[in-house]
Amino acid sequence: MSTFDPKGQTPPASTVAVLGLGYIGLPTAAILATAGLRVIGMDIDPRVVEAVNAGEVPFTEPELGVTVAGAVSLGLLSAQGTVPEADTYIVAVPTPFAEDKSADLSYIRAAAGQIAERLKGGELVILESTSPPGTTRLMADEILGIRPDLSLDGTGGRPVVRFAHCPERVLPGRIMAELVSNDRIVGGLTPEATLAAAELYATFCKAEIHLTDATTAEMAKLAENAYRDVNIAFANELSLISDRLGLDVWELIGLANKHPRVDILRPGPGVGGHCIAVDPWFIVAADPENSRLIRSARTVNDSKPGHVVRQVLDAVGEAVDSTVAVLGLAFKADVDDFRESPALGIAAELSRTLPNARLLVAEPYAESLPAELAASPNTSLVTATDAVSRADVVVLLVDHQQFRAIDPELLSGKTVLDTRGVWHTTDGHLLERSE
Ligand code: SAJ
Repeated sequence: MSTFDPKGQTPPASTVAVLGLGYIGLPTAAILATAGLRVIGMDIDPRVVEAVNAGEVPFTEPELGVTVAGAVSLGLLSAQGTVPEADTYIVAVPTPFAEDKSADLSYIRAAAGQIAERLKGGELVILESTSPPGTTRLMADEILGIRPDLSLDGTGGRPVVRFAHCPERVLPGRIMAELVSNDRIVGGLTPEATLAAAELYATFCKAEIHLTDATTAEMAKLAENAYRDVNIAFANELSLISDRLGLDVWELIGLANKHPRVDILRPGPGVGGHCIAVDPWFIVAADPENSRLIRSARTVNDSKPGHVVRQVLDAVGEAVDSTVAVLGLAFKADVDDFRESPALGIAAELSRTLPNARLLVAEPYAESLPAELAASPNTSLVTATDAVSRADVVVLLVDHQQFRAIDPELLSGKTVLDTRGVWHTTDGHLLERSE
């Protein structure tokens, strides 16, 4: 491993095509355009293309709107529905998992096919999507299979195409700041590809850029998210044990964290989002025999929503016509992303298992109930204050700022299930927040 030294390097004067204008592709496209490169975004969703060309962002992410609007108005960023010709291609498409937890690489294969048609030789193709080990090689094989007139290393006098993996590592809600301030890992299929990719990221990344090979870069990204998953699973396991033993997990963790070398994360209703709940499975698929801890952590975290549902059913007890306030549907605090959200799963399960109860859902980031709840006659979307004041049982699933600000007086006399420890104080031990 070495670190890229930007001194003496000339910034690439190139056109960059970004395939996939989602949570990662659009911020990356916008920041490259702000660095002065000509960027053309490509997305299969015409609404996304239209929004970007109007200088707008189709989802909520702090500071992204102003960056996109600025780049579009300067003529440096545009979007279209087809892959353009470019010097550099960045693939930022989804890598969901299939039913059997193996990675679904169909979006990457489709992107590879479209890029292959545009290549002339000399281009750089970067995979940013989080992927199982070996995917950058697979993408290159796919492209060079379609274009046997091109090569990885110039053999047979064929023009070279460089391939690299540069995993995104930004935290939703802080993407624009972390794109600049987080270290980056860049791994090429060849040393030349590694350097070319590092030069591109150095146009906006002010932290260190670490150089490695493509498979190590792929695995490093997966290891980061699996590390976080295992640590959250530890906190979630403690919460299950505490419930069984009748202990207060927030007090327990707060006290354990007073040790100088202990920093336990926060339990919650489960782990959601498209990253931490998905990526560890790619490691398990790559080596099922040795990934026992990683698999086990996934199982613990996946069991948490069911535990919360059982807690709510216990709280409702015989009073099956209760009014239950469900605070939050997003996968985590202060984002409008409901993908793989344990909160949404819990709300949907409650609406099915408590058909005679009234479910009052509060979610400041939803304009209407998501499809999973929209057809439930017993469920409605209301304000947080309305939900809390009318409810017998209050279930907090997401620690949105708005819920933190709820006056604790409003909760008195109600059964409260605070899965995120937002309103928690025990004997003066206020749990310090570990992020
Ligand atoms: N969560 C807890 N307890 C905690 C921390 C998180 O229950 O103490 C839950 C959250 O509520 C959420 C889930 O875990 O449901 C994941 O949230 P997160 O904030 O840990 O992570 P993401 O999914 O928003 O972003 C992660 C980040 N990875 C790491 O921190 C190692 C981010 O840097 C990655 O870029 C991102 O995954 C990604 O795209 O891979």
